[in-house]
Amino acid sequence: MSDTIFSKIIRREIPADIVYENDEVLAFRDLNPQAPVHVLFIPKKPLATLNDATLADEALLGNLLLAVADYAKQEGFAERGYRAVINCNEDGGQTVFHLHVHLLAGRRLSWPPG
Ligand code: DGP
Repeated sequence: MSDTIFSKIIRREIPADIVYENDEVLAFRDLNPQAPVHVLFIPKKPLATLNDATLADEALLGNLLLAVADYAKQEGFAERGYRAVINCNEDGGQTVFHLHVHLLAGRRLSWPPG
């Protein structure tokens, strides 16, 4: 996988508003927020898309989602609700090719997405 802006954030080569970190996962605020809370959760391991994950990444993917829920509980909006989204490839609207989960919260979100 080629280097992305998110790898540079992991290596602290470019600044980001980091809000959560554990051994495998880093989370930081999206540069272009689509909701009052818009945080990106990324694995430190470079996987370009969800398609690139294998069974060997099973625990990592679990860790990624649990980190989202942990953060939502910690920040106090878990009960009210939120959305966790993974965009994959062109039709999914993915623009940065380092796997990430968008956490959106703080307003009522419509469905279906555009
Ligand atoms: P996606 O379209 O799913 O690949 O989402 C990529 C998101 O990454 C998009 O919402 C904007 C955000 N983003 C792009 N570049 C940067 C950056 O340099 N810093 C931060 N914090 N977010 C970025």
